[in-house]
Amino acid sequence: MSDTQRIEKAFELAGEQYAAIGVDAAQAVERLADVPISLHCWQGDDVGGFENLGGSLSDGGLQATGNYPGKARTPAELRADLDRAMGLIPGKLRLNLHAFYGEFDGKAVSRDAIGPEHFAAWIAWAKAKGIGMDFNPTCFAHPKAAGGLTLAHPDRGIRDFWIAHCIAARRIAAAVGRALGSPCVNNVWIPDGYKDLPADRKAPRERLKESLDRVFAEKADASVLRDAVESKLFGIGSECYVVGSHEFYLSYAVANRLLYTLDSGHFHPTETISDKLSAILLFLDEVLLHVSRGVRWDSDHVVILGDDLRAIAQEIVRGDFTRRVHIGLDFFDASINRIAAWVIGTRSTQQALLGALLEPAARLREAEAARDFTARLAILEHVKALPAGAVWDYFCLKHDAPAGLRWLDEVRRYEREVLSRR
Ligand code: RNT
Ligand code: ZN
Repeated sequence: MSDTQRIEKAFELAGEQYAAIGVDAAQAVERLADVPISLHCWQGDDVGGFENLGGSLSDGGLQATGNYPGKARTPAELRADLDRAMGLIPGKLRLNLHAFYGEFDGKAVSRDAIGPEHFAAWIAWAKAKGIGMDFNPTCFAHPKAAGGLTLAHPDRGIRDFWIAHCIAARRIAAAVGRALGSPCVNNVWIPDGYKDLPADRKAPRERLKESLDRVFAEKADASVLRDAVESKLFGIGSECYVVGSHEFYLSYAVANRLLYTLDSGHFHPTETISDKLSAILLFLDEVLLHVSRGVRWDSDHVVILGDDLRAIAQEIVRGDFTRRVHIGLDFFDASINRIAAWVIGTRSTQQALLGALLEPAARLREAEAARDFTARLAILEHVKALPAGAVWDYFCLKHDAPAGLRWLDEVRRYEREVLSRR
């Protein structure tokens, strides 16, 4: 039996098992193909960017650990690596780009002066692949962020600089959305906070609000641009106080009709973001997810198919939120092959979504409505052992991506032929 025949046969048998509990596996496969995942460019070079300004990542309270060889050093290398990774991932993808990945022809272009022209090659690349793109102003790794304050900085000149940068990023994002015919989500995250106990928690938040009001003064055309704001609990060097906390940004997003960004690493270690979706989406049209995996702290480990990820996917599917939740990834591990990191994290996210699409939703709801919590629990446990892997392999086959672990051979080959020569 060929590989293809084996996958098709296994899918057929799996389909029968799912049909027995009222689930249409073929329909789950179709629906999964419709849910885009935005791949974050920054896994490819440990959040380095291409400006060489001498700013350090830790200015933003971020830390990429590890020194696995072969990281991308130029935009062309990063695109080649993304090409390699994307070829090993089935289904619909987008690219999530940070502003400091622009192409400046060796010139130093100040971040408040960047424009769509600096992203022309990225846009052309995405267009050729037929994918959408998302964007982020880069408010870290820069001399003007060295004090750990940007939009909330007490110095008006520094605030003005970052406001101008965020406005430039919104213009670029709108141009990207227009060029690619798909709205670009532009996500503002800033590192601002204090390492130790603040004497004044109010003034920085007042300044941040005022800065954001200026950043978002021009109304977005939703057909090309969606604005998002990302909260955080703490960072390295901002352990005691983060200006843009959950309450701050959720309130700001609701008051200003923006997207709110939920990063799974930005809450207390035992707090999960899955439960927040059905609450927030009663009051906001859309949210952005940064799917990450915090281990002990906001360590941005590669996403795996664990309970947290499954619960996020279940909430998206059960709430019928696939069009209102923009799914982006946010992790950066420099201790393993970076292409493998993308492939593992993205495929796991898709597998979690597939698992949720394979739930016997109607039966579960019926049981709940009848207050038959015995059946609810029994069904939930039963489906965990059903052959979702066979459905996943079939999804890979349909989308010309390697099933099983065969993608790893391709990554190894690329490592030998390309990465090891860098
Ligand atoms: C930082 C935020 C933010 C960044 C990226 C690089 O804690 O999660 O989203 O990881 O913008
Ligand atoms: Zn994030």
